[in-house]
Amino acid sequence: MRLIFLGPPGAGKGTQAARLAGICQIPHISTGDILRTHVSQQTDLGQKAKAYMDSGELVPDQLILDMVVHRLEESDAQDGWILDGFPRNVSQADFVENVVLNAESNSEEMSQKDLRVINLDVPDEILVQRLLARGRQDDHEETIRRRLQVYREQTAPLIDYYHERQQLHSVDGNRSMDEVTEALKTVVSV
Ligand code: B4P
Repeated sequence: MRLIFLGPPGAGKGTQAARLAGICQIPHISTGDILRTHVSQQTDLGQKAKAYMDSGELVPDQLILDMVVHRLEESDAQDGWILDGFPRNVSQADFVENVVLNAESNSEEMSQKDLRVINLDVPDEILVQRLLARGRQDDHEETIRRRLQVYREQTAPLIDYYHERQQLHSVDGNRSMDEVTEALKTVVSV
């Protein structure tokens, strides 16, 4: 099973992707978590990514794509994965389609049809409330508003992108965590 979690910041992608990964026994690959590990370990990548993350901007694709490829090459990711927070713009989505899925289709006879994309829908004011309550380093109001704007400009076009490919499943994320998980289990048929 290969799943992509779309959705604005604070929609619950990380929360639900972790739950579903446990249920489906596939790795939860969060580009945000990997980046935060690099920042805390002060790697070269972490030092380059930090300013973008702190200001609510997307980290440039050239830093993200290699990082994702390396993670997907690990042994636990060979039979499926959940990508949380990636792709986040059309060029990252093209990369998934042309590079990641093509490579996997050739090696494992999997087809692009196996991909399901889940969009979690949550109104903006609820997102802001949730993120302010979480209080991560990049969860203060000015950065949150910028992240929402970047989401609308760069990530929201992926809703149409995956709708056109008949891979999109939209789920109401403005419910309790358990209700959202139940809805997602229906989408992935577990
Ligand atoms: P991410 O780490 O992906 O973070 P996020 O979008 O802010 O959060 P998420 O939607 O996962 O919310 P969560 O479940 O935690 O990105 C951070 C930064 O990394 C980006 O701004 C960017 O700079 C960089 N980055 C990451 N990926 C990138 C990429 N591909 N390209 C470029 N840059 C990239 O939930 C939020 C809160 O809501 C939590 O406190 C949770 O407990 C709560 N919550 C969740 N579900 C709830 C529910 N149903 N009811 C009530 N509360 C709920």
